[in-house]
Amino acid sequence: MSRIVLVTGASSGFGEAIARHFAAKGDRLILTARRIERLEKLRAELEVSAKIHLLQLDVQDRAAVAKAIASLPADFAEVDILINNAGLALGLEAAHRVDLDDWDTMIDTNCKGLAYCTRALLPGMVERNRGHVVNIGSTAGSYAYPGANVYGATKAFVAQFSANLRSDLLGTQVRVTCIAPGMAETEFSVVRFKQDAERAAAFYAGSDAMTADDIAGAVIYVTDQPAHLNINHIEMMPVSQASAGLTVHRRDS
Ligand code: NDP
Ligand code: 8X3
Repeated sequence: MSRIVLVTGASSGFGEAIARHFAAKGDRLILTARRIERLEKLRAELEVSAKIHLLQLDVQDRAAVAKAIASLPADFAEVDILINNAGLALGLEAAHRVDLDDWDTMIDTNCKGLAYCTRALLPGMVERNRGHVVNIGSTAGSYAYPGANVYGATKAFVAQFSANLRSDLLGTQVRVTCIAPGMAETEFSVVRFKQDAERAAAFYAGSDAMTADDIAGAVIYVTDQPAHLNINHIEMMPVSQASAGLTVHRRDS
């Protein structure tokens, strides 16, 4: 049966791949992002197999999120699956050197935006006693690395918020999953390095990083499980990446 799936951050990377995978299954899609022209291009490609509704939305804008969800057309209103994917890292500086605006943007997008979208859609899911919230976390939420400071902390929020939602939703049929990927090649690093495409390419060079399709595959896996089953958390990395122990800084003398 065709489901209604809302994907945040569908204009690029994971969100775009996730949209393609659901469209191939014939599900109805609400695609959201700020760059509407990219969404329009994607709709032109996908509407041969799926019904698509576009929303130009900045998830940081609490009122806009509430308004957009409240004014969904009737045939898209009963959202079955929310993919909270919109997010970003900005910078890789040590905490004492970062631009505070970057910290604000990451918190506003990765934590507050994700919470706004969830809060807007949950009441309908609970009322229908059906639904699935899939939150895109990160291995940066579990493993510290230099320069991850607030980005990693926002993704720890995503993992704990997901677990806490499960507690609140106990007794309903609404499911919650956190998918925490490691290194995957998308526009993520171009954004992190403020459009320095060369630095972004160097970050992925020779790594056989995961692809957006790998993450989309995990999203399809968790959402295709039978209704009695909840996948709580998936952590995934390329084989070339691992947490390799604690680092020791040794003084010169
Ligand atoms: P991309 O930069 O390719 O995509 C990010 C998406 O988020 C874009 O569609 C962008 O759309 C959207 N977005 C960013 N800010 C906002 C906003 N304020 N409002 C609405 N949409 C927004 O990166 P990825 O696909 O790699 O990242 C997707 C998610 O996966 C993020 O949450 C990221 O933290 C997470 N992640 C990424 C990993 C990686 O290695 N790539 C690993 C682990 C997690 P637009 O700019 O048009 O608004
Ligand atoms: C992005 C993965 O390892 O670049 O969330 O922090 S990593």
